[in-house]
Amino acid sequence: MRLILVLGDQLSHDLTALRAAEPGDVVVMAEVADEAGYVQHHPKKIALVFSAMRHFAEELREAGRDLLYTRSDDPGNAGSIMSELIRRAEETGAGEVIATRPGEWRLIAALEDGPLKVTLLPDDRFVCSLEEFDAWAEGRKELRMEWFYREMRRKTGLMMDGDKPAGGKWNYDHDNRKRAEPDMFRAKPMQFTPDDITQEVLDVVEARFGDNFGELHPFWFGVTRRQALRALDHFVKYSLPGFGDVQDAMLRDDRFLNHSLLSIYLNLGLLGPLEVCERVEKAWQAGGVPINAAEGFIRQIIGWREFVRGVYFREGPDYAQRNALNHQRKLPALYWGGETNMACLRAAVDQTREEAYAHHIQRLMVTGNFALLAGVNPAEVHEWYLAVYADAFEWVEAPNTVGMSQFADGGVVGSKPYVSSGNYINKMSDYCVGCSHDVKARTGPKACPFNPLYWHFLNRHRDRFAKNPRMANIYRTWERMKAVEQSRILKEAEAILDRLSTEEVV
Ligand code: FAD
Ligand code: DLZ
Ligand code: SF4
Repeated sequence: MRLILVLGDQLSHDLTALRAAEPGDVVVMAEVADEAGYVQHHPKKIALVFSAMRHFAEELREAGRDLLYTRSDDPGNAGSIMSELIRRAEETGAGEVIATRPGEWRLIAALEDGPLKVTLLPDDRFVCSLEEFDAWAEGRKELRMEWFYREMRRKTGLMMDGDKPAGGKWNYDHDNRKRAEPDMFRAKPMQFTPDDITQEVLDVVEARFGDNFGELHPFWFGVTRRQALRALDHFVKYSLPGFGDVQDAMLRDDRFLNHSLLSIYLNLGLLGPLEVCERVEKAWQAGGVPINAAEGFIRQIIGWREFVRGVYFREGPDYAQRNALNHQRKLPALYWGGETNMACLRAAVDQTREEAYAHHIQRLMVTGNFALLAGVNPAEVHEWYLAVYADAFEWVEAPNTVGMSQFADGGVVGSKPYVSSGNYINKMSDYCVGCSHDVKARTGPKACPFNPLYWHFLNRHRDRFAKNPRMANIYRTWERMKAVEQSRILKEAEAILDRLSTEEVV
């Protein structure tokens, strides 16, 4: 007999390891200290993973599987995935482990280098296999999501008229950059009341991980496939129609806008990417969902989500440690809830602490943008994102953080860094209205810190970026400034960086 390993983000009944199981094989699942502790995960994330694991284990048992489940507080808990497998192999006499390839190099190495015979099967819960991605990437001078995305549209047939994109355009992104107005009737994401299993998990998490950054209560994430399907229905019905228009917008008093929060369920394996996209396509075909909403949503899933996974595995185990811009600053304390006068950062961090969620533009253009402008060590930024978001698993988090957000991969994920002054945040949000900084001021005691830091970043990385045709205009603006203005901006940026170094409030 063999052990069939199911990890915390492999909660899919059609998982390759489960498909490979034969009569007599035993499924192993384990809540272990190593997985809960490789970063200081947000308590909501730990509760989500543990509760979803326990519910999934129930479903497996009901389906008649033999299953050995280790709870985090079981006295015999060996503390790591490998030591649990060894313990279970000794107990059962199993001679081999079958596993679906984990979504993290660290765990792949642990399984491959351990003392047990482990067979790793491909994870086929994606639209694009890793081999297919490599074949697409091979020989290209640069990898760009847009070209990959078109291949995935052709492959899946999603929103296609024969071999042409529905509506005549592949990408409706330019329609998706509107500001949002507060709207008390905007639907909220689907929320669920914790059942007894979740309640028990919440007690354990409170006791063991209650000191980690983040609020455990209220906990309303879904933890089963049935709930995830309800959340999908709810999103399609109420939020999808307006998804496109306000996709990039941020509002102080509306943390979710029209976002789906489906990454949580997709990344645990409770939903599959194709079923989600097909549901969205159907709603668009039925009318009532504009093309920019449906296309924008589908692009995030069969485009970005698949693309970043391909990059993570193609680039290799060192990916998360890259630091192309040689940024060395410590992550400022404000990311862990320390004081700040910057209203946008305070809103994004408060929301992250309370919800274990922030939407894409908050992650990219507020917290990510500031860390990049301030020259924070990307490994620390990566650890933060991996810890604080409920949907964070390395295969998807690292390319978004290290690549897209921090440009630490030197341009594999994106062709230019995502940096902006305060102007972008002011255009896309209502944060600046309540801020003690002045978004319009480039210098002076009240100047928005994004403004001088933006020019400081461009100036210090001129050798790398000035030749980038997509950044030429911005360098021309810098060069047109009077030398005295340039030096004032750089001096003020240095003062802000000094304040960050000495842990003064900015
Ligand atoms: P929606 O706005 O409703 O989007 C729909 C779906 O598209 C998401 O559920 C998600 O599955 C997918 N998607 C959208 N953008 C991306 C993207 N860039 N990469 C991969 N999938 C995408 N996403 C994660 O799933 N896990 C992470 O750990 C993660 N870390 C990030 C870190 C940084 C610095 C940045 C800039 C982005 C990160 N993202 C991550 C991508 C994106 O921010 C989240 O997928 C999104 O905010 C999830 O919320 P949602 O489900 O409401 O998304
Ligand atoms: C994130 C996480 C946590 C917090 N705990 C567990 C756990 O106890 N057992 C487990 O099997 N998986 C856990 N996970 C998910 C893994 O750490 C890891 O991130 C993914 O399997 C990699 O794709
Ligand atoms: Fe953020 Fe600057 Fe706006 Fe304040 S003024 S909210 S710091 S962008």
